[in-house]
Amino acid sequence: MADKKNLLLLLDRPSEPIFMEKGTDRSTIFDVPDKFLTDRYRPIGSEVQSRFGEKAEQRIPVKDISIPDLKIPMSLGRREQFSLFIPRHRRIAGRLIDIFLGLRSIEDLQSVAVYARDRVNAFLFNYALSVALLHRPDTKGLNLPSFVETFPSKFVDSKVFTDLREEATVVPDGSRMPIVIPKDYTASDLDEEHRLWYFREDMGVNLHHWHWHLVYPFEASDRAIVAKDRRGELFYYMHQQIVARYNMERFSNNMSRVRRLNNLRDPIPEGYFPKMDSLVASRAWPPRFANAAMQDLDRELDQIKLDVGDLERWRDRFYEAIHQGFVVDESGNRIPLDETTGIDTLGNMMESSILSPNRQLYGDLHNMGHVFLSYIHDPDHRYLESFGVIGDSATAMRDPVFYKWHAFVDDVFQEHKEALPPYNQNQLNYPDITITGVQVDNDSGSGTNSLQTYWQQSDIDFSRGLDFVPRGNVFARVTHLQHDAFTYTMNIDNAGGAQRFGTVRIFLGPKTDERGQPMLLRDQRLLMVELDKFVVSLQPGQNTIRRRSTESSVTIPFERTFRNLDANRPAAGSPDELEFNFCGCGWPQHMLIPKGLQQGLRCELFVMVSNFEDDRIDQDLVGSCSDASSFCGVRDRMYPDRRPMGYPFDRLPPTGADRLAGLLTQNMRVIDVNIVHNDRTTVRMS
Ligand code: CUO
Repeated sequence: MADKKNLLLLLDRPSEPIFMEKGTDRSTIFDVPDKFLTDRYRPIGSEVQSRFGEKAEQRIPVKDISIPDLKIPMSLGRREQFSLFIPRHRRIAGRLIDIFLGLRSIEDLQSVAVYARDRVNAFLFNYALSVALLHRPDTKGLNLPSFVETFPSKFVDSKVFTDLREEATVVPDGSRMPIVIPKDYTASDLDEEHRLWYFREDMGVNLHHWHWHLVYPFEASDRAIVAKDRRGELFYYMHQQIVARYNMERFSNNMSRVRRLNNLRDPIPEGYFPKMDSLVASRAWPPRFANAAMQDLDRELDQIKLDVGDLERWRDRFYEAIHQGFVVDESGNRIPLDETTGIDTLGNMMESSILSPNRQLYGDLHNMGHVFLSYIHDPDHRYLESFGVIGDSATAMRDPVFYKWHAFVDDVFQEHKEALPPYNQNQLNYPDITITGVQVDNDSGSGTNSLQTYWQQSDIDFSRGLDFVPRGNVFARVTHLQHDAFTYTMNIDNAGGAQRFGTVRIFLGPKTDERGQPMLLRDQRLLMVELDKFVVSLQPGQNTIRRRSTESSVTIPFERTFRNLDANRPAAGSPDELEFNFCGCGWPQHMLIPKGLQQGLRCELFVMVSNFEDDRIDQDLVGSCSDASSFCGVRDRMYPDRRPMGYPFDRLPPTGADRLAGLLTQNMRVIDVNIVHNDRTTVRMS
């Protein structure tokens, strides 16, 4: 019987042929039928197989089966760039996913994947196999290797790879030193936007985004893979929160909120030069020059012929639907944009996924926005250039225009949210439950209600992604934001005579606007960043609830973002291994709170306890990778909170609540919190 874990080895070192050693902990080779080898190696099959097989500690037999037709997956060149935003690439990926999902056994999947691996595009192969492994019943529970380990060149300065190769080739494994990746290398201080390098270029932030789109594909012939519970709403909410977080970082750098890209023909003042190469595609990522504007696209290779006018028409149809309160499906039926499902429908239309009620009418606005922006430097392919970083979900968040585009996308969603009635007292209050006190304390003991941020260096093993260099670990040392872990303490009074359950919802927002003026709640609500959400049981009388910042429902732990799957893995089959179910989707813990200012960024921390009876979803959550559920949902389960995502800030405030203080009922509390940035760098001890 084939072992499903061996499938993960097919993701290692994507450019190296299948018969070369795989695995980092022990040397493994696949025993490949000669006819599976590519034309280059078939004539010398026994020679290469024995040369690489000699040192192998483990040999994996590969069964010779008849291979399904791979013509469509192979129609994308081996070394071309691959993007899910491009419909042609999406169709090609859909075909390969179908093939992988349709195979009857792990053994057959292994054979076809081994055969396909050296023939189809490396990014496409990784994506399609990853989606298949996440969704096949017989491979669920496998932990995919971190994408940064497999494709490191999508995440860091291209310069470091020469150093990494030298270290790996010259210095024996065990004595190698980490290669330091320069702290901010993509621009100088002349570019104001460059102040946000640590957010846009953060590895964990980009990994989260790539993973989110892997978990929530928008196209597949098996509808169930796309039709996950409230996936359109989650598309809206997760990206809304990214924009809110980005704006908090802008406030942490004395910058104003990001300006949405609402006039699609305007030149875009902010440029971006990624300074990255694609190792697999052997090409540099193209820059996006300042003041470039979107132009009509005519790229035969990608089979894209679309005008900026098409985007504008789709946009106008969104506004029309929102203002009329319904969308029209393909048969002409009206689907109301109501309080419960309206945002989910709009999310699916916007992205757009195959769940869109009418792709003909409402088009493909969000994805095509990415495509137009990614081809801004070569709209008609005259220079034979591929797309820029905004065209790939693993790199898109590096470019400032990502946030301008998503601020626009969010604005469309907010048009709908603003049309809904504000929450009334019944929907906000939890009778008998009163929050009498809230405070936060740092682990370091450095004061109450004052959060501390600083820089930290951490090492990541890049060896899985370095093709054609000697085996063994090679570490890159990256600098990222970090903060002191902290604890929330909440005093909650239950005046009812019996035990009650509540959902604690914690948000952080700025206290003042860019000019230091108090904010109106209608603006502030869009900047409220979700920090945590969890269920508590409340005994009659006073309850003291303590919650660690590291337990956040938004984040995944540091080790999971930068994980090395081979280190610290619990014994196979042990109960611990079930808990070791890395999902990879989740905001990185080290980016939980914004950077703040050296003199302190004044913020408001909002805590609410809502009635669990109105929130609850009855389902079991065992072993389902649920610890970043606010942003990622729960695998194979319903979204674990019945309220609209972003509640209670997803709608306009009720009349009379011009400021946050006016919203508060006794089950809510706001305290002032200061975020202080210390400009020092620590090294992470592992
Ligand atoms: Cu996540 Cu625009 O959707 O990137």
